[in-house]
Amino acid sequence: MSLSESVLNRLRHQSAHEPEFLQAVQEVLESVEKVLVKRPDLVEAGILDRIVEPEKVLMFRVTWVDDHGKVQVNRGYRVQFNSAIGPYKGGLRFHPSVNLGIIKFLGFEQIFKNSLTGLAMGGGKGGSDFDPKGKSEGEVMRFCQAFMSQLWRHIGPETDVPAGDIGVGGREIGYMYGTYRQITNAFWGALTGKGLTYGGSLGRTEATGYGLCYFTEEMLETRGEMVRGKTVVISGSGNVAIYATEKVHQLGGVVVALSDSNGYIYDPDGIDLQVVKQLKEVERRRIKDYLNYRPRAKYEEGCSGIWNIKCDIALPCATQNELDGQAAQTLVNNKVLAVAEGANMPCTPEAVEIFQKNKVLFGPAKAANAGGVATSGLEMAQNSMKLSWTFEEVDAKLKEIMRNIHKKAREAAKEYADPDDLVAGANIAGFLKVAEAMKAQGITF
Ligand code: NDP
Ligand code: 2IT
Repeated sequence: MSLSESVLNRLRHQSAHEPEFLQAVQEVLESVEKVLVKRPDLVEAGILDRIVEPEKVLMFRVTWVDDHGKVQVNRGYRVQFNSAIGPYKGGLRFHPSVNLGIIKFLGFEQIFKNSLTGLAMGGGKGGSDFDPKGKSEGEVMRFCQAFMSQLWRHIGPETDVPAGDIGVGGREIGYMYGTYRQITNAFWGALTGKGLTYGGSLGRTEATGYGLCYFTEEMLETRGEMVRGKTVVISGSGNVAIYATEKVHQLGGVVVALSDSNGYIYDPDGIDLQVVKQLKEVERRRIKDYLNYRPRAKYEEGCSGIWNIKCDIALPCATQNELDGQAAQTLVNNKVLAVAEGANMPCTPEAVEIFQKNKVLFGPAKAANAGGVATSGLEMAQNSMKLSWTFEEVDAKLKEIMRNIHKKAREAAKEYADPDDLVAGANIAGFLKVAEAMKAQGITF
């Protein structure tokens, strides 16, 4: 049995109830197998056994009072996975599906994603099973305050720097930062994704979606193609989906579909993004309401049908395992050219295999959606220097970072696998930097 297999077997036993975590680990371990054959020093340093185990797992009670005066209890998490190359960094997810296994999978992925950005950020992730849907402003604020009143002692600008993810955007970061500042009596960049009036970076809101499109352009270029003139389907209609749509349109492509967890809209004339922004960012309504503004558009219940729409480029930007083998086969039958993951692990392993077998350009999440956390890294840099860069400066740096990530992943893929296998390339390039750092720092944790 190979080392990867034996580590995986142990985890299957210990973490049997964490399927998403096992899925994420299996993919990375399969990719780095070939590297370890050439690097007995990393094996000897126990890197594989160490890297799959979080440095620290925090679980805490979050108690708050709803609008009816009833006491509510949620569970809070922060998984501080790996700090070999920098302070823990990664988002907070508020969604009823959150459990320890989900946060561990996200924290594990974050280690390699952050490494690929080239910035000094370790991997971490957190969140809660709190469901922001249907809650009042006051309830969201009180929950965020209660959450941060527990988390604050574990984070800090040189220790752990959380940000947003599903269910956590500018509003929630604002409430959490207010509480953090109140308790610590300090104005530190201990969160990213902050508002522009209190230390946020221009371009952070747009960064994940824009970065995804820059990465897609890099992939397309290897086949002499570009986004211009292409039909694009994007799942989700949150932060990542909205700004991916904006950039596709700026690059001359046409986005024809978006979704939420209830269903999807199809607008053959191209999505009117102003309508979507108003519905989702301002009024917090359902994507179905798009039809009130664009009667020629169509709405279908259920989110998986979105992949039946014929497109040249598919950008899954909602959640994990939202695109399965069957959906992948449909996309292939419809001659999809490129698929890039805006969400974390949105494609199942079967889907990824189908794309790769059929030579579809495939951009894995760790590489393709790293623009968000990279720009969080730029926010941290600006906070440390106590200055702000212009939107154009941040965007130029983001573009350069995405180009470099694509280059690094391709080079590693060329060295150890097939040059088009960016899954292996991203995993290997991300892993090597962290593994070298762990080895160099001796047998610590
Ligand atoms: P948002 O909360 O802004 O939007 C999430 C979108 O996905 C919504 O449209 C939501 O629909 C949909 N969605 C969420 N959960 C499910 C589900 N279980 N089934 C179907 N649809 C679902 O989150 P983000 O846009 O920030 O995040 C989207 C993805 O991108 C996540 O995987 C996240 O981890 C990843 N990501 C985010 C980054 C960021 O900077 N924000 C950076 C890198 C990756 P509904 O409103 O109905 O729930
Ligand atoms: O998955 C991710 O990379 C994020 N949610 C962004 C994390 C961050 O720290 O900006």
